[in-house]
Amino acid sequence: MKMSFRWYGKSDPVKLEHIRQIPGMHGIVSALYDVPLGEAWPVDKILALKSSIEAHGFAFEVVESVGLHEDIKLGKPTRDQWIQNYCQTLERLAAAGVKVVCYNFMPVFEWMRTSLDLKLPDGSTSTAFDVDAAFSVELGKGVALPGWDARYTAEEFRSLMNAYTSVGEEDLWRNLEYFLQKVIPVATSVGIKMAIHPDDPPRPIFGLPRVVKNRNDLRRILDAVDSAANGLTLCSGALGADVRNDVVAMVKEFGGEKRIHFAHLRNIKVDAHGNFQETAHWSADGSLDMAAIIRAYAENGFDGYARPDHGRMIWGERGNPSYGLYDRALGAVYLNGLWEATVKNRNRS
Ligand SMILES: [Mn+2]
Repeated sequence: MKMSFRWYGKSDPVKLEHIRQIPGMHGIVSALYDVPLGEAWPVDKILALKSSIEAHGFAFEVVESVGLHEDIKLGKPTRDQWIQNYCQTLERLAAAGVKVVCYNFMPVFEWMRTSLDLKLPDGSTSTAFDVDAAFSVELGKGVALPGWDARYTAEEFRSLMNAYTSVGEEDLWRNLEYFLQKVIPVATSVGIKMAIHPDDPPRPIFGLPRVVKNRNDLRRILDAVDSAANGLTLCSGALGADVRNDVVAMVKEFGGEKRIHFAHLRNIKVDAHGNFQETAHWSADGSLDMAAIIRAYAENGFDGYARPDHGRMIWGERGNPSYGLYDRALGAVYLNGLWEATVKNRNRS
């Protein structure tokens, strides 16, 4: 397991020299944030990002994420040009030494929360999702929603939401399969492993379909193009936000087939309705058994990339919700501790 840390580039309040002081850190997971969605990433910017990361002693082998233009998800005739750009980005990333590319197939919105600063009993704050609150959000007027980076103007947003009214779940499936059939052969030829991130939360929101929600969805994706390059980002928190999802069983199944290329490790406290909030990584604070999840990875001899996922805001830190330094550092150290104990105990017995 190669422990990694997500970093938002030079404008991230979390600095690489501080991440470097976290024990057991292999690499930095990052992306280019100033390239318009859908355009091929310029080589010089990729190389500049790589050298700033490597200058701090880290590997740059995982990109999260290379975003998909909405025309691909909508299945518009223009998608072929966007897919071509996407493949060009993959070729350039591979040439720069990148091994794994995380992406998602969520229409319009990416991860979504209804609160970014819910107070926990210990005085820290964390992000949370309330099903009823999400339903009552009024869309279409500028839209400032937590977890959404306001990528579109109000007008673009309205026309996008309108375009999706004719895209049902099966349409979205077909568009994902089309994307995979075009992209996976290119990824295979350049040595990149694609790793789709599950929908977060794993349910349709605002009437938009979502197709990466559970074990059967993941199975269907992997079977659509049966290649090692067509793999998963197994996000414990995203999948765990539906209590019907058995995260440990999924790690066993897909990890056993060597189709998990990137492990997102995070704990959440979730109820049967799908309301949840992020907690510390420590198992007892949330609903997930992190030790059992780590054990499932260890049993499969997992040698891919992992990272602590969303953290709380603690010790007065201010910054990007879920992506501060301190709690994610605690998470990384806790996860590395579980990993070391699990692997050493297995080797002893
Ligand atoms: Mn995740």
